Amino acid sequence: MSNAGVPAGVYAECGLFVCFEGGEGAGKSTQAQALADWLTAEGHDVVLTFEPGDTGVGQKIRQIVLSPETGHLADATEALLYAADKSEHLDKIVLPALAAGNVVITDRYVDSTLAYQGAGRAIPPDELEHVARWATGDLRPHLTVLLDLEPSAGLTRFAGRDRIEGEPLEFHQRVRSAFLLLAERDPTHYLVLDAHDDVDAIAVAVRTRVAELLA
Ligand code: Z5A
Repeated sequence: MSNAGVPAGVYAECGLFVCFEGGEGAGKSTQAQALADWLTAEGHDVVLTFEPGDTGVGQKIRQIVLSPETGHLADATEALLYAADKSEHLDKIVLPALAAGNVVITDRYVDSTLAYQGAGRAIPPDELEHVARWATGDLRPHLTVLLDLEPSAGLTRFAGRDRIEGEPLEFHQRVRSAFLLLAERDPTHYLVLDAHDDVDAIAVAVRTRVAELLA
């Protein structure tokens, strides 16, 4: 991964942008929903979203990048499709919701590209990061919650396999290391939690950090 120092980036001046990252079955969707429910109950306006595929164009991209029927994609093709999904996601959902002062919670974002396409595929990290940051105007989450889980544990939480879940265990281990490195580089904007922990305990830890940000 590029830029060994503390990352730069753009942070929204309005609203709050929270991202959940981690490997398969780490509990991102579960925790994103739990945070959204809690914030809504606390009276906040919340937009819960995800990548890839939460826009009209994104749905088509998701079908291409995740369906086993697609078969092999060139590494650059896969990276560019994810980047296109992100651009559309920012334009149609994330930026308007932040501008309206919402709390935006996304299930996956740029780190997933840096981890899966960067560490998992043979793409020069600087070039990949440049494309992903360009596609998103370098907008960074105020907080990324990384749910860290040994890949063999996460993959057993699923019955079916899509194109990426079907990759070998070593692929997922490189992905996990990449996520951890991103968090290590920028502790101010990351919360790393052990995804083996109890669902409710994780939810409380997330709430505590988000409440600090909202205060
Ligand atoms: N991808 C990429 O390569 N590049 C990119 O830029 C982006 C994505 C954005 C999207 O898959 C795929 O796209 C993904 C990366 C790639 N790789 N794959 N495959 P997806 O959207 O279909 O799925 P996902 O993002 O991998 O998430 P998931 O599969 O839905 O898992 P999750 O959201 O982390 O977990 P969950 O649905 O909340 O929970 C899974 C199960 O575990 C469920 O039964 C829960 O009840 C259970 N669970 C949850 N938490 C716990 C705890 N704490 N203990 C025990 N059991 C738990």
